[in-house]
Amino acid sequence: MSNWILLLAILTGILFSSCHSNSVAPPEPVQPIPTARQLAWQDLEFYAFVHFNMNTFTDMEWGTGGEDPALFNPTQLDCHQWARVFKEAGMKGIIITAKHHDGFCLWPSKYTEHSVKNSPWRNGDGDVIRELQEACAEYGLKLGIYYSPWDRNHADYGKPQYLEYMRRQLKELLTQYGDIFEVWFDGANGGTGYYGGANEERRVDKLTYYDWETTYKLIREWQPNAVIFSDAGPDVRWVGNESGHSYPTIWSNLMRDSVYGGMPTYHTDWADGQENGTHWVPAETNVSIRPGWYYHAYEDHKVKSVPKLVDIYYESVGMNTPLLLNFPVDTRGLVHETDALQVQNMMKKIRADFANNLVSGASASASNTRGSSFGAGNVIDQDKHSYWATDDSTLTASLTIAFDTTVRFNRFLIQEYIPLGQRIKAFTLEYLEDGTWKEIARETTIGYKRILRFPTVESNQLRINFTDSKACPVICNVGVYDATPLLYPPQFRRSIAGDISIQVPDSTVEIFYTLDGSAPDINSIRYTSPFNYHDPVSLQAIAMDASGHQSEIGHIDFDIAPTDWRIINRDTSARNAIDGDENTYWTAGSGDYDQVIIDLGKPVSLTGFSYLPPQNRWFSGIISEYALYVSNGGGGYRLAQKGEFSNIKNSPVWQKVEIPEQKCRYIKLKALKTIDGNPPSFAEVGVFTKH
Ligand code: FUL
Repeated sequence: MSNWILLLAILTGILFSSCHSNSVAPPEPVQPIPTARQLAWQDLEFYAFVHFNMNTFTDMEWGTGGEDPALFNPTQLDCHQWARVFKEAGMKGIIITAKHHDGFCLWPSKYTEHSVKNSPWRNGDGDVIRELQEACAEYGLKLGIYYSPWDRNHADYGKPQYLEYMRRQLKELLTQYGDIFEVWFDGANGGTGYYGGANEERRVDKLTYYDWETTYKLIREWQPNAVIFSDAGPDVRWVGNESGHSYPTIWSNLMRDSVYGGMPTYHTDWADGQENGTHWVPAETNVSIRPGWYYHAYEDHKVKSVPKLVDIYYESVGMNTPLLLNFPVDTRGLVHETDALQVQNMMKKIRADFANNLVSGASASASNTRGSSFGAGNVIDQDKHSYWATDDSTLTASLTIAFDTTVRFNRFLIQEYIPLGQRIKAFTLEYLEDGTWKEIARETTIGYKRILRFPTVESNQLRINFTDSKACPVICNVGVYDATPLLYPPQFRRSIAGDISIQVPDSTVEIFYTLDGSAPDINSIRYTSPFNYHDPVSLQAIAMDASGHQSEIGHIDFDIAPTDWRIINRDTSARNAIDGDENTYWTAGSGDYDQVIIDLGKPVSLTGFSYLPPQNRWFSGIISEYALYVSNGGGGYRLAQKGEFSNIKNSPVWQKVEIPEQKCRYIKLKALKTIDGNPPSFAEVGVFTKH
């Protein structure tokens, strides 16, 4: 018997070693590579941001810190409603603004009086973080914490002892509310504030003040699986814009030691990562479903359209970054119905786009394969842990997907197996037509996930050519899809002369509109060419395709047209500020005293004004503090309003300011401060009048 066992052992040994000698080792990782917590986070792909705090009740984007806790009083707060909306949209978690720049805490922190405990909400016994934790548990969502390092309320902000306060609060948040998946540190830091009544400006050295290393160590103790977000990571970095897009070339590798939170050159020089970055710090795209991060009733009709949200998805998740989509929870304490509907419709479209993966009836082959366990079939087996790889020495190679029959497609999805590092530097996509390979796309990086959109092609073969790579390509997944077209809601423009034009990107669809605030349909006025409308008007329009499918409603409220307005500045090109074209702007030169002066042509009852900063990518001279003067002519100007355009740097959208109603004919919008100290720039200036 023992001889049999011996024989068996020898045979097994022979078999094992022969198997072993035939098997090929997997590729060596290319440094840097992700940690386990980063890999788990990367799989989430889509999760919600909630901006809900004191600003919700003061209608602000950045509170000063001097707000009365009594103002915080949601009437129907229901975190379960938030969780239900997000879960249905396919999101995997929620990151909540536990404390924003104004310092108000959504949980009853032991270390400050500036919290929910001193608000009338739930008689001071409420805890938003606890309620959210429970709602997340019910819906199987992960919980994340946004904590602003900048605190405009705290008397010690800027002094060393503030760091103790910050760490004690983080300990509360990270030890009392179960598992936290992400800790989010904002880059906005230092400036004016209440600071316990000092009401002064406090600047900090963003590189050294916070002693982040100590805080990070504590966070690792309290929440070892949480990723830490800031401009500089250490685990997840900012994508460098708040408009909702990543970049076609984007590396998860970052020269981390050269970057710090709030660095002025971060978004221009570092945000897209570096091929030779030293650390794995992937980017995350954060964007709001509305223009602002916080709820403002005046943005209820500015919720992003489905086509815009779908674009954002493709340009974030489809460009190697998870999407952190923000919902400004309203004063009731609910996700607004419109926002809930839009995200649902967005995901309906995304799910439809990816419903049918055409590779399921296809076969895959490759120009080079490392060995049988790394064959081309691994990219279409729906198992993202199996991958195709080439020999170590083969850095350029092709993968071909052959379909059973001719198929139509316009989407292509591809994923690198990132536990072995990000490798691909360039690739092309081709399809076979009449025996010839035709190029569809010429691209650069892939990373965790890359999705390409292109006009529909018909073919029975698709080829991916990896033309440049840091090391042998390692691809775990490929998908091919046929998405249906999308109807875009119409866009509007009014010229100085009052000519209104309505546009849609697809000229084959028809447009119907109304001028009386009613919802348009096929019986409304059919748009054929621009029309003149000088008076205030509420305009709504839809686009409709040949089969009767219609877009969402596009909506705009125009005040009086600037036809009779006159620019009084010496530099007549200041006219760009009132030409109705958001893409042109005027920058004040010397002699124009940092202001736009407008003669409105006749006396009006002014109730407010609006300012749009330049919309180009690398702008300068965005106004952060303003003064509005008005005049009836003859005498001098009187000050009508003075204030701050909060968060305008990161979110350069229309700023609308209401003022006490007053009769005037002339207005002067003066910049008191610009974000970069450069002369102020004006894309558009408008007025609100009572009529
Ligand atoms: C910015 C903040 O200043 C905004 O208020 C918002 O929280 C956004 C997500 O980050 O830097």
